[in-house]
Amino acid sequence: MSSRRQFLGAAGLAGGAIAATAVSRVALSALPEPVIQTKPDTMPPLVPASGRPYNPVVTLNGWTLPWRMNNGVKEFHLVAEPVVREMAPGMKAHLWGYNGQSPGPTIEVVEGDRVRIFVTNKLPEHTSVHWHGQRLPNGMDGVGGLTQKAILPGKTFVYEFVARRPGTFMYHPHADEMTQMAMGMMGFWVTHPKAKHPLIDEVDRDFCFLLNAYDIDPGSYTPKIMTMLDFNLWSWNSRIFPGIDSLNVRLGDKVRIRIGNLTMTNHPIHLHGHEFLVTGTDGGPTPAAARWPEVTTDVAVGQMRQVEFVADEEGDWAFHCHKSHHTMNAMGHDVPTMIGVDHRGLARKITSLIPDYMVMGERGMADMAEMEMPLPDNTVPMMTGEGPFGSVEMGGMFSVLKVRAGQKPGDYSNPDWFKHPAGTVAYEWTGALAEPARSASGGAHMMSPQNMPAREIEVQVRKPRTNSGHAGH
Ligand SMILES: [Cu+2]
Repeated sequence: MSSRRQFLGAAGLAGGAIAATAVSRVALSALPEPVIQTKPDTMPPLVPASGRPYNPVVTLNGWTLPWRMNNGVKEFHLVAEPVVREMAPGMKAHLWGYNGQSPGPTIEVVEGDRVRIFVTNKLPEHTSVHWHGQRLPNGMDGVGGLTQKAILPGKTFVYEFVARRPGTFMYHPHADEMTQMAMGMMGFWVTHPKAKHPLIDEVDRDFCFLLNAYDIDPGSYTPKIMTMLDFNLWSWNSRIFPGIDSLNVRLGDKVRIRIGNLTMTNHPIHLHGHEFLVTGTDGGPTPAAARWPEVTTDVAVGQMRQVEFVADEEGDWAFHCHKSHHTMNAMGHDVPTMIGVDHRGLARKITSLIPDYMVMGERGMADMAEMEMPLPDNTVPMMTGEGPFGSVEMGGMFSVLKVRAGQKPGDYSNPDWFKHPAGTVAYEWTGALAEPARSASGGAHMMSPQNMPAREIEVQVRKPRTNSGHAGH
């Protein structure tokens, strides 16, 4: 087992250690050695060392699985196994995933590639892998019981098909799905077009991630798999803000973001400062005449969306799910509303019994973001993330698109906070405040009582009867 960083280093030095030429005939008849990644960082794009060239994607807080060429077949090795995933600094989850991580690595191939995927099951129960959205022989579709026998613990199965259709796909088990997806078994798949495609533009940056959700009680490590809707951690690639990396791009870059949803609800994904087009789904590229500008696109359960825009506005632009409960972390969901409640008297009485008692929320919940209250082990505050102007008061499905003139082509490193040009930041008014002039008008619309004097109302009631219908007034 080698880390991907070592692997990439070796590949760079040898100029393609994963190419078929570097693997002996004996080795080629064996399984490809699985590559394991345990770091939760966004790894640099994996530039293909063999096969047709393409512009690789960047998986947010993830990585792409290296392959080897074996007689013209791209061979991958996925290992389904329990993993420890850092969801944000200070919080680790005991999940199931592939090759050391949840989600598993992104698989990138080119339209027309013959692909062979070895799947080794190191889980305590059987599994299978379904290749969501792919055209393939029915027996390769990965539905346990329906199209294949389940992969028992300790066994390895082989899937083989031609990646016939370019686009945005994902993979996940089709065996004890409720458990295995709630535990984090999923991964991204991108099939690049083999040539210029009329509906698939070349882009400068191509990001991808999966929407997923967990129910992990503060202080514990393992998701509650029976939860149907009331999850407390809303994540992108099993990371929660402030643990989600920013999307760092160069001013003027054409950017594509691919998103897949394997949660139990829909997520309206919203980008600030730019309009985008939905250019494709897991069903393929969207016809040009069916694209219109949006700033939010809803990604329903089991759907994928790819959005594209030119990053032509410098700054730190929020990028998030627009369901406000999905930009909060654990502990924020089942708290009673206290706005306007003056419970100073009550608090005094309770404090005499419980000295650490705190009053929360009577001025809104923003105090929570800055509160330094002791948290149980292994959780993160419900909303947090320090920005240059204070707490961002966000959690969960939130990140930042950083657009910079100075970002070098191909450089994905995280720049400092945006330096706003003078006079372009919202500022405090320090002049005199005039008394607001409140309108004394009662309004003139239909429903205002002045316009509807009660005594002038006359109603004709018509009762449903078989013969004549008039029943007075
Ligand atoms: Cu959401």
